[in-house]
Amino acid sequence: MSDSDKNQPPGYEPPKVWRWDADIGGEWSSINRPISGATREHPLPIGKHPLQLYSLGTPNGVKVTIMLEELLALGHEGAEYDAWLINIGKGDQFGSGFVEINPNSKIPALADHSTSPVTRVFESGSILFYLAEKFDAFFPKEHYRRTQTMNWLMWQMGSAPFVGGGFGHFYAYAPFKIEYAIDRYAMETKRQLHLLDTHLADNEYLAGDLYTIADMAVWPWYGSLMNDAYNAAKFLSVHEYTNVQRWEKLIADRDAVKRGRMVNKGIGPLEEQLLERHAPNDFIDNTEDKVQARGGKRL
Ligand SMILES: N[C@@H](CCC(=O)N[C@@H](CS)C(=O)NCC(=O)O)C(=O)O
Repeated sequence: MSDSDKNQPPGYEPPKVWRWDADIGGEWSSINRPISGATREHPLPIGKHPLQLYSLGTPNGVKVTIMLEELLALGHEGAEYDAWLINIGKGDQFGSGFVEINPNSKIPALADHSTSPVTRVFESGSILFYLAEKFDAFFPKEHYRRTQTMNWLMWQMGSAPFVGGGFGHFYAYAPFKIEYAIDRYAMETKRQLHLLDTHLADNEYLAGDLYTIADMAVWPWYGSLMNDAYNAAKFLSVHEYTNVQRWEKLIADRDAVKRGRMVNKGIGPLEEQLLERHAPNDFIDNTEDKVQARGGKRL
């Protein structure tokens, strides 16, 4: 039996039938709705490369730009891509063009124009898998390691929502602090970090001695926790996870990762933001510090 006086707000009892209150408060309430689908007609731009990415530099978006930059660094010219900015705070994910690629209205979304019909790919794990298969890269051939890679890729897709949508949401974004929710998700986040730390004590990378799409999926989320995501490094005592720290730096030091994390990034130092990416030179010519110094002109 719950005591409704302890509910938030005190005395709250869930009604018989839930109804949508458009303004529930909190950082993301204005973009959330209980129905799917497009809210407006808005075709997407299409650039000159076969791969068109529509994304934002969040952990889920960065997984894909890291993979594309890694593929290019390996010499896969077919991985050249245009990356277009989808501003989820402004609701770009509900435009008709975006919804055609991803009916789930969440970044990242990829369209591969080298196939007929155009292949539409959504869910970051599915995009990583698609690219790994297409280019036969960062995905071990040997069955045991291949399975290890898929285990950790699927683990990430199932687990990170408890970190972002659970811990991060209630610790950083909710309109008020709820002890029960923060305790529940802090415990789960620390359990996940302990799991990774234990695994990485005996493994250089997640699938053993090979860097794979599993590392690309896990690093943006759990690496960012090591770097004070949600201002929670102290709260979560992340210094305790020394093997995760070691692995985090190993991945962060890769040049392709440094480039990948700049793409579609709209926060942080201007020289680290590349809002749109259409060519390798953009990392030199079109970072936001340079674009703004030219009065908004992209070269
Ligand atoms: N499981 C999805 C999650 C994608 C996701 O949650 N994307 C967020 C940004 S990180 C988003 O687009 N949110 C917009 C919204 O919820 O309306 C994936 O991995 O691709």
